[in-house]
Amino acid sequence: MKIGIVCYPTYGGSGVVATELGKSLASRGHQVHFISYKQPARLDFFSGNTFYHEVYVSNYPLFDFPPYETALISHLVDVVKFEKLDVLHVHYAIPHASAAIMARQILASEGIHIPIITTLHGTDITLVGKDASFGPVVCYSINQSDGVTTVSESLRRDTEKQFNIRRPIEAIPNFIDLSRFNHQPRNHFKLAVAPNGERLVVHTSNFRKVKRVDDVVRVFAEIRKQLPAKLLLVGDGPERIHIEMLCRELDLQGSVSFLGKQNQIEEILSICDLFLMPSETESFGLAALEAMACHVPVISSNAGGLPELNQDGKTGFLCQVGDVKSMAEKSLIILSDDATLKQFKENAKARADEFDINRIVPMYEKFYEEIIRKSQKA
Ligand code: GMT
Repeated sequence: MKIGIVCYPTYGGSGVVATELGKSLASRGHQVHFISYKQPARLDFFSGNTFYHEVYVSNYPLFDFPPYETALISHLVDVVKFEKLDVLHVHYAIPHASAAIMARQILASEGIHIPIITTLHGTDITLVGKDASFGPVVCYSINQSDGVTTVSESLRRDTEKQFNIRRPIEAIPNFIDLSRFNHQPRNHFKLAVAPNGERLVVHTSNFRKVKRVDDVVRVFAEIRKQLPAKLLLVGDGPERIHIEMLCRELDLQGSVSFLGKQNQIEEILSICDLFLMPSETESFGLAALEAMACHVPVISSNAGGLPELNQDGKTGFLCQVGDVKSMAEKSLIILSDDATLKQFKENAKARADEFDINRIVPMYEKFYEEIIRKSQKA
């Protein structure tokens, strides 16, 4: 198949999933064309089957807001037409789905047929979709796509609740490349970060409000009252300065390390003992899956799709959003003795194995085939 993948190029979940999906499809013999405004962060190698098309928005004094969506539509028309694509798979509703629908219309006027598949990732529905100014376009784009997937059952239900959806939606979960995330822990690295055998707690995110990073710090402060521990904060974003101030306020400076954005996240995760994800909302929780693949149990909120990943009492624990006390208590159950920790670590890894990329990507292939077949008949 010749597949076009439209995505955000950033480190965020939707861009990572789209890029890893495209790389895997290419390795399975498909021709994959990535279309974005910058080379996707995870598109770190090229094979004979992967291509990258950059969308350039020309600058003109009249444009207070560069018309990215218009440039993207034109680019999509061009790539579909000249690369003879079989399907366009767009990740994140805004503005990718609406741009693709418009491109499909232009191509149809020239007698070219291209089915559009939209994958919803979460914030495009739960946060952005709630903004009334985007609502009508998001709803129309979902209804007009030839196929729609969500990354969890929970997001499928939320989408159906939020909008007037008149079409089926299929949930295909996030996945993980286990060959990358089976990193052997580097003992010298662990020794450098936790020289006295402290338990290592970790959080990775884009430091947006929705991630509730302040809860991470407050849970950690409670853990540290009971046992020696260190906290690694990976990533960066708008809340970072506020979190640094909170660490000073709680007198945690010596115990918390801000590592910023990191490419080799598996090296860090593989030396950790506990991952904290207290998010306000989380459609799936890819960062938690990455931790679990590195044998790290998870204390998470029970929001959105997290219960579809994290198994309460087995791979970690699920707590109410904002319930710092319970998150700290549950963390201590996991961390307090080696045998319990070992069991949770094994369970977390076994659960992550169920989301193996080699099991999930064929679901997308099957979905593409089905949508292409149906749209040819229509
Ligand atoms: O979590 C973020 O803020 C990034 C966001 C995105 O849209 O890129 O991630 C979303 O998509 C990921 C991949 O499908 C999911 O694993 C994340 O749970 C989801 N984030 C939220 O729902 C907050």
